Amino acid sequence: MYPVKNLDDLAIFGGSPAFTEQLHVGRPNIGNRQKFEVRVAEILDLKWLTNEGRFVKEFEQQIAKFVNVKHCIATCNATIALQIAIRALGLTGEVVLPSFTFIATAHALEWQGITPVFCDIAPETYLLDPSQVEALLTPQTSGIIGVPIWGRACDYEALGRIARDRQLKLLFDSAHALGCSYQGRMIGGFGDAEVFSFHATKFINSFEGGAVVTNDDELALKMRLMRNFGFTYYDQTDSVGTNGKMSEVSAAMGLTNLECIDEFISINYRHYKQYEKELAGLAGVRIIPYDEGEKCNYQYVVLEIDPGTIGLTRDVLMKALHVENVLVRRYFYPGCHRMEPYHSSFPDLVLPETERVAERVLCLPTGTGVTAEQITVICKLIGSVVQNGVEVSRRVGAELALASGS
Ligand code: T4K
Repeated sequence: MYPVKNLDDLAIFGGSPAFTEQLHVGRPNIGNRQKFEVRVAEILDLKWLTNEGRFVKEFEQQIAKFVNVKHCIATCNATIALQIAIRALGLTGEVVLPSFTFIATAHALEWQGITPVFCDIAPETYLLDPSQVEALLTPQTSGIIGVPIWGRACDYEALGRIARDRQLKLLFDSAHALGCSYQGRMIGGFGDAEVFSFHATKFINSFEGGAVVTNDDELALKMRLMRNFGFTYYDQTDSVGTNGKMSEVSAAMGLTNLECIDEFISINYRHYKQYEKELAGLAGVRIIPYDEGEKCNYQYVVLEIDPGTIGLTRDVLMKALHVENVLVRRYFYPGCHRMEPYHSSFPDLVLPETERVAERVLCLPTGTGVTAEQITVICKLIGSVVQNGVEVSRRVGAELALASGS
């Protein structure tokens, strides 16, 4: 059936959806169930469910070893890990970060009463642009947060130089970047600290979960205490803390999934190459490339479209795919600076590159939740819509006008 011969065969024009079940971005990878169940049985037998249990300790050791850092502090999610790191680093006043990130990066600052100062991304990398960071620094700036979006490495040298010269703290929200490297060095060891996410939608999940990693002994101790209400001993706290602990069952899931990390990455890589190959030659469309000379988890396959070339917006393409049951996601539209509460705080802020990219990208289904055959159908669907971009746009526009009575 695909590519469609007649546009009426597309679900957006009344045809049957290509898939009867929904295909998601972020379907969880699940490792060996039996091994997970053995671990859960042990947790139940031990009656040790949380608070520095053996599985959390083992998970922390494995992550620290994997990314080659001294300390890993596992948490209940990455948002809390960011809040703990931000507080432990003593960030105050203003912190510069990219607007093109998941909202949690900005919220973690705002939660601590710090003003997020949104910087544009570089046109070549779609990552925090170091050449624009300096202009945003003020006497109130206490730090910079870089975000290796989709697992693509930041400009660690340039950001490190700025942080050193201006005596600023440097934190990385590396929620997407476990298993990725920069110049052969694993992401996790850059800046003062880095944060990973093990949310269900990440390629290694612990149901919910996160971690801060660092080589700084003092900072690690501070964050470890903060994670557990600040307790230094029974009935004794020396400073403020929160409850950021990872549970044992989460750590058991994390450990089980870590055992399959190579398998998950190779599936992700195969899917990425398949999308790249099957969409090659389609004018106005590309898969955002990864540096294959580096380690990468390939957990996000990101389509970028050029609306000018194909005569169709990303949002019409997204709608066309959604009704086919392909639930592509526009991570990270519209950019944090255009979301509340930030938009009201900075109503006139324009970040041209962030806004341009946020209007053009779509994350496609990948991971263990999707098969090669399904990817072929998705690519053919994309081809059918994109090759008929002008006509699809015209018909969608006409139907919308009809529906609104104009
Ligand atoms: N920094 C960055 C750069 C991040 O991207 C994130 C999180 C964070 C920090 C914070 O990390 P955590 O505090 O979450 O550890 C999702 C995730 O919730 C979020 O973790 C992730 N980034 C973000 C990029 O994506 P949503 O709201 O788009 O997720 P949701 O619930 O719509 O899930 C996506 C799809 O996955 C669903 O359509 C269905 C599928 N799914 C999801 C879950 C939870 C499943 O099939 N099974 C599941 O259990 O934010």
